[in-house]
Amino acid sequence: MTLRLASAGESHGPGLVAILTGLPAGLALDRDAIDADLRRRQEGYGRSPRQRIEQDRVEVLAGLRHGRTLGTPLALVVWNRDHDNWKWGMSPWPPEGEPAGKGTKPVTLPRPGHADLAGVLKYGHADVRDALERASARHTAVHVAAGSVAKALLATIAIAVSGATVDEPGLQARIDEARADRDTVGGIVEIRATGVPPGLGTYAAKEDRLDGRLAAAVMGIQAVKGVEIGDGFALAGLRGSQAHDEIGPDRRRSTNHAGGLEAGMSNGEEIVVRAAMKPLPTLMKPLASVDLVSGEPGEALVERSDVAAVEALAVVAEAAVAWELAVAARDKFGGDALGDFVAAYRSYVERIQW
Ligand code: EPS
Repeated sequence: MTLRLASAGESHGPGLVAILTGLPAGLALDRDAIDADLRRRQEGYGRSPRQRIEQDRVEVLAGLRHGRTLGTPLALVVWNRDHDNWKWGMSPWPPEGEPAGKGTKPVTLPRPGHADLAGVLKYGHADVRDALERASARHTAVHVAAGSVAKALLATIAIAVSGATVDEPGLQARIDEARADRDTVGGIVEIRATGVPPGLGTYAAKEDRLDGRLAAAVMGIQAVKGVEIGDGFALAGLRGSQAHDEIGPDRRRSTNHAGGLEAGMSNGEEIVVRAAMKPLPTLMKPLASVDLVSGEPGEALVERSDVAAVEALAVVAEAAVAWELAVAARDKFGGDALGDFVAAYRSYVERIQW
């Protein structure tokens, strides 16, 4: 059995759901630690007033008893408090009564850079909202909760994952200027994982390469347009003699250009993944668009949004990396019971004397 994650939820629907299968039984979860990650995701400079409405907390509906996993599917929920303002507009069932609150009028002016245009064409929607609600980064909340669970599993084998924005003196000033211009900004984040033994992932099958899985997981986060591992793009300009990390007598490296990954496997050094976030696509000074009903030129949808969410991305990408590392660890060490998982890890690091 491997570790799997399925999620559901619209930005202004009733809530966000994740179902995690394949977790070993006996893993202790700390509700405060999960809620602390949810809070970290909501913070950061440049976030939308939406974050003053939401106070994300995890609720567990299944798979946990007295704080320990049962080895059965773990069902997590994060409720959308803002749904109260969208009860008619985002009602899962045909709404009763007169239209009230937000989301009552169809959106017909797609935003460049968002899911709007391709989403309505692909799914045959008449209202852009039917596409944008799921495409919204709101659902990253429940993925952060899942990442927190993954971090708890990884901690049992001494792996730690942390994300941060890449130091940029003046990020706040750049955000302030963009806000004043009714514009948006992006940024760069870096995720590091320590304690990863060599040999997670494999070169044996393309789809199981850990570098590919990490890149896909991070690229799959809203607004990410670039991912690099270790020195990434800069490696292309170096010579081989400058680019590779020489192996010392203790089998460790004194440099880490590879970002802890060689041939689709962890190599025992720190894993380093970086992601570039584009400026968010909902602008208060809208870009040109077309009305999908009248065919007339117009200005793209303007609705409340973030000026920047780069600090949130650091938390979301941390969760994505943690989840993929947990999958790779579960694949390598197995374990229906947590004790089996940890014992397999110990026997492996003893065999390779790591
Ligand atoms: C988002 C638009 C904004 C963000 C949202 C992502 O939502 P709203 O229009 O409700 O203010 O705040 O992110 C979140 C709600 C969140 O919790 O991260 C978008 O269009 O992607």
